[in-house]
Amino acid sequence: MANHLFDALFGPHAQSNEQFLLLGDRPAMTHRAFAGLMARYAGAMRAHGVTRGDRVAVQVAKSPQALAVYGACIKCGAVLLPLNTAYTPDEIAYFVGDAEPALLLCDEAAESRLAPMAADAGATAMTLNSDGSGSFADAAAAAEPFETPAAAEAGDLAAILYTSGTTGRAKGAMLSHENLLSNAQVLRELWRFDAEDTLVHALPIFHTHGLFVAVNIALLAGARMHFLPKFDVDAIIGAIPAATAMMGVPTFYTRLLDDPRLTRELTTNMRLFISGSAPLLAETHERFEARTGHRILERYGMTETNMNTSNPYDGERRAGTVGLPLPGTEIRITDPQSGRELADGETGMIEVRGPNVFKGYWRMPEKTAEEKRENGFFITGDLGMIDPDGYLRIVGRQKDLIISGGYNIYPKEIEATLDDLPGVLESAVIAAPHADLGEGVVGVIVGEPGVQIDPEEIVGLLSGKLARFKQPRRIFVVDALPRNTMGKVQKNMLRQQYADCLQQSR
Ligand code: MCA
Ligand code: AMP
Repeated sequence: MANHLFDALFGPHAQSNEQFLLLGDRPAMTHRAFAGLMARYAGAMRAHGVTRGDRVAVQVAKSPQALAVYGACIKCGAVLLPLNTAYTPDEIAYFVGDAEPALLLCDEAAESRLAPMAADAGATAMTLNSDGSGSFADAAAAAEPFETPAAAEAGDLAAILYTSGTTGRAKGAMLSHENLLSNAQVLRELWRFDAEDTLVHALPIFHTHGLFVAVNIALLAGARMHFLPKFDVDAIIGAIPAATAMMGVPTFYTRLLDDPRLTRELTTNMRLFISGSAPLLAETHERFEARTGHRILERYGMTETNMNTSNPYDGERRAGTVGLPLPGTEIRITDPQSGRELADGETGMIEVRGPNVFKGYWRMPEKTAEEKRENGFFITGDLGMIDPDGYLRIVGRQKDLIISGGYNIYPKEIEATLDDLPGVLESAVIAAPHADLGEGVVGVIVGEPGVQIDPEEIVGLLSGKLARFKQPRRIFVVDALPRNTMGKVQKNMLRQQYADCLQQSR
């Protein structure tokens, strides 16, 4: 019986004694050892009743073991639900309640808070710590390895990734085996990955970028990865001389540029630097080339669509653009109001169609219908235009979204949390330019009549409710929010007013 994604990504290497994960001072993990781990983890999942289509929610630190959980899920025909390690238990409760996983894996330190909510949702909570220990690892050691992958077809779900909404609740984007595999195949070929490659992997593995783009391509190519627990400039500088490629968000590149050790000599073995998840400033592109001789290859994607466009490998990598549609993927620009298709050169909504585009939002058919047209085009919420020679430029976003260090933050969610705090009448959350993170979160608050709001106190009240990366870096208290005649808050005015407030921040 075939398992569409597992057979292509993981199966071919099961017997290989080649190194797969380079782990700094620790011994590298071979493909064979990784395959053994996956088989035992899949055995433990099966022993706990996980079967085809079941969700497995995972909030664990990045490690080879955490990566093996991904492979084990796919092997069981289950659906991976990766969760940002920064999420608070309050935030996790929503995802667990909505996705109703069969199993929740978390760090031991979080178990006492997460286990009750898992039980409420009908899930078993087990632990997997960053060092690979925990009750799940114990169960895996005791379980019969699950050797033959469960059947899974191209259209079966492989993962659900939650992406917060501009309105209301976070939505679970359902990604099929084919969505992931087709995209990885196209990118592997386009970016020329092969078994000679060593990828510097410093991204988190709970998002599309670090998990699917980086890992799936490396697996398809039979390449190695320097599997770093997180972004650390020393570790990256240490890994680069023996590596051939790196994928990162723009903050990776600006931080590397801040380090004098980044030189042409350091990067002579490298053949490719890729950037995505947030806009790469043309200036960063140019400075990086001047310093290293490498032109960063920028690409564009979304959780719902995987990757959509990429600058070319051989042709011109054009700064300030996200390149050309990937083979098999169509991009069109439409009028945001009418949906009418616009000509090249006109600015409008970016829409995407192709085998990379997700199946829909988990248990939200009406949201799916709002954002995915009957003809298959997905309405991205990004605004752009296509140059005469086909390069896509992203010029803005229609969705109210902040991208900070590559993480998406939805102002609506922060505003709702702020508005619920005692003494807060209303709030507006905006992005301000931030030298390190690209954009930083700024909160503007109006207090209830007669109430003195203390910004410090607000910050204290937010912890526990919102992941730290979502919390405003600055909070301003004002008498009233600027509104237009329709009563709508004029965020543009606030953005102008507070444009410089994070300039000194790192
Ligand atoms: C950490 N902090 C942040 C962020 N990261 N605040 C705002 N935005 C962030 N991105 C906060 C922490 O809570 C902490 O706060 C302080 O900053 C330092 O934390 P630390 O962990 O040391 O931060 P860091 O290691 O320096 O992390 C910065 C980072 C990281 C390297 C930029 O955020 C990162 O790896 N970002 C990549 C995200 C990503 O993979 N995005 C892809 C999703 P305090 O000190 O106050 O406690 S988008 C996607 O997948 C689509 C499909 C696509 O196109 O790729
Ligand atoms: P996510 O919802 O985390 O998948 O983030 C997807 C969003 O990130 C897209 O809709 C874009 O707004 C943004 N994005 C991804 N890649 C780029 C890029 N290269 N340039 C500008 N924005 C990007």
